[in-house]
Amino acid sequence: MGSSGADPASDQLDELNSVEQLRHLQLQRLRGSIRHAWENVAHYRRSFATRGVEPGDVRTLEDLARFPFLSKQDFRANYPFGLFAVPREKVVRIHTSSGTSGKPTVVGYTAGDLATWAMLMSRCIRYAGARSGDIVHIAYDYGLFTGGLGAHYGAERLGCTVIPVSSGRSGWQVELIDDFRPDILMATPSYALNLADAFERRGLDARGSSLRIGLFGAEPWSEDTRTALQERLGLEAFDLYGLAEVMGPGVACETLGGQPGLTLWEDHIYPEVIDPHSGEVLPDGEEGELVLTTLTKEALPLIRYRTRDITRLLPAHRGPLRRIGRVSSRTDDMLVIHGVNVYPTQLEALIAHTGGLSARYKLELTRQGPLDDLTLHVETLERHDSNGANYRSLAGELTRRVKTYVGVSITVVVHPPGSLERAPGKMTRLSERGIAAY
Ligand code: DLL
Repeated sequence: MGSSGADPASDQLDELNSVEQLRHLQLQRLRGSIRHAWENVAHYRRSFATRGVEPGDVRTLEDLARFPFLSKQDFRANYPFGLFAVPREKVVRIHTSSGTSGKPTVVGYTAGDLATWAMLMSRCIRYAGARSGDIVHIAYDYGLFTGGLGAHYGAERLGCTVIPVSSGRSGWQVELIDDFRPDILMATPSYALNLADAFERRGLDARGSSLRIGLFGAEPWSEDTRTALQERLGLEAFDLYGLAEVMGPGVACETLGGQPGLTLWEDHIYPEVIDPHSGEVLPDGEEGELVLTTLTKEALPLIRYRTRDITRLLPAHRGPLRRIGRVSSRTDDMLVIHGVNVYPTQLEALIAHTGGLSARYKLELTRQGPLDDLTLHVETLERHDSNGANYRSLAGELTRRVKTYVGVSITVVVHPPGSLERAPGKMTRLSERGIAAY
């Protein structure tokens, strides 16, 4: 596309000194991206026509709000390659977004897209305090999921020594960490907790390991999980956000000294936050659904993609790039239990504040009549031998807290440590009986 002249994959962040300079670059790139999508993807030509807009209508960044949204359903309707804006032969890699039901969302990359992705991902690792020469243990899944390969090429681009372990076989991973002495761990937070358990099972002290920095993401995780990861693994934990549709990991990340909030690489991805019901663009600082527009992607340009992730735009920390708040919920993971909106992260926070319970939990939805019932399964940190009385009393305490703070009656079942399934990749928090799979 090259609308800005320079090669987008060369990192020019250090040259972006002012907000005006950034907005100028964004507008120039936005015009190119919208035109590229419109000229090469039938879907955009149709959807723009429905709204009566054309690429020439983009005179300011605010004009983007006149363009239609792109949704997950549009990916489905154009499955598998219908949204690609380049001939298939120019697509050198395919990934999919994780999703457990139905057809996956398919994404494609040109060689240029892979180079830009690696550059943005390398920024995340660098801004978390890593340096060329550091050893990076990557325990995100490799394969169609973007986590493994996305982290991999970013770390290589930074000049790190990459250990591409993928997820699974935690006992063996602990041995590798002990032997290879990596500086950096990249994994889903739930898998990092599994690794902490595996360290304990081997009788090794993870706090004394070589790990310095953790880049954790791909699923929501709370401040309490951050504390647990930092204390148990003896590292500084950073939040890493991304989604396959935009590229994968590396869309936004926490930076050293830059918390709270994750710096979003606005020079390549333009953010808006909208009211999920009306679609209106909200002012910075207000919470709503994150909508992302890619500015430099070739194979799969996204114009106003509705991520379904709930967050807010925060002011820049250093330099001109804005940040987003940590993503703790999605518009579509909200449960309605007896008429009450319940977000899994609310329950996670209550679990964390009930002493003696581990951060690992599972939700089970059942339906007998017209309403959903919710059962929360959670593990204790330690095994109790008291005929189940301690488990029942913890369950009672948590049930009361949920009733008080969330306003809904649920069933809580407390299990001994190690009872809940340990998934190697993202944790599937919700299993539904009698309702379509999540
Ligand atoms: O999860 C990409 C990724 C890999 C990000 C590794 C970070 C690290 P998808 O499978 O397409 O891509 O899932 C994207 O996961 O829309 C969010 O709902 C959720 N998600 C990703 N990162 C975070 C995070 C990858 N740091 C979906 N916090 C997104 C909360 C996250 N949710």
